[in-house]
Amino acid sequence: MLSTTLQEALNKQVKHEAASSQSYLAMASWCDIQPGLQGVTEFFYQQSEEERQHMLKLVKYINERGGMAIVPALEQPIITFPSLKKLFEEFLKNETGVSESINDIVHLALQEKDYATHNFLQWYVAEQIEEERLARTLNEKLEMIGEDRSGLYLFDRDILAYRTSISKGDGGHRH
Ligand code: OFO
Repeated sequence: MLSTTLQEALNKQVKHEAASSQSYLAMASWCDIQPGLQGVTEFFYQQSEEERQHMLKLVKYINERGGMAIVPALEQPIITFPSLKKLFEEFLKNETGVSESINDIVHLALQEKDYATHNFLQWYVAEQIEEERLARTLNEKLEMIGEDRSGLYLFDRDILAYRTSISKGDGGHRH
């Protein structure tokens, strides 16, 4: 059985994941109406879907452990961006925030000696390492590209492949 404190913390995380899903959906939708960003558009549609899965996993876990998952109300995310660079900075900022919040719950689970929840959260810990690395790599690439349009063309063309290579753990930019 989950403690009330842990249940609240996990429900807060449900909201965080749901809000991430909405943010990435808004990013996908904004990219969708910019010229030539089909790759980035698809990347964020997929990213949004992934965050929904992260949320769902938490909802099911809370219920499974005798708690009650709360499907949250959400604020509207940012829907327009001054540039693609700013959009990717937001992406990294959001992922860093998610990692911090996961770490806080891991800490709480240990304090409460809830080893089942601690174990459950390890999946999220690993996921966040990957997501942060991906977001950081993409930001670094955009920084290098600057205003170079052919660089941007390649970035958009290859972005889905970067994700695959980074999740395989090769850093995505070293091969
Ligand atoms: Fe679920 O927050 Fe990123 O991956």
